Amino acid sequence: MKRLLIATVIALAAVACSKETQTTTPAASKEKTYPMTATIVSRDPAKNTVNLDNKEVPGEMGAMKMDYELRGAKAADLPADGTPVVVTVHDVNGSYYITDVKPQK
Ligand SMILES: [Cu+2]
Repeated sequence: MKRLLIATVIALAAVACSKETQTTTPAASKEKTYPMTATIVSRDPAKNTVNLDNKEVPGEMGAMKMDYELRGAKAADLPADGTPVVVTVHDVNGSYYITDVKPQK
């Protein structure tokens, strides 16, 4: 039962994020990047993912808390949990990863 609940939560998060991309052409693998302001909630050094509580990026991403795959850096080397940061979001046909995590000025 717990497993089902987790799967449902993940499915809901995916729906929330893909909402804006459904109208785009699914054929070509297009990568879109944009800056996003967020606070680091937690991290998983084993999977190299970071959980961010992000502000809305109009037209791209609603304000939400979600896990992002981190590329080009180690999750363990990022600023401490609770630090406000600016990251670059890479949206590849609705699947996301982040780079350039910098403390907010
Ligand atoms: Cu999201």
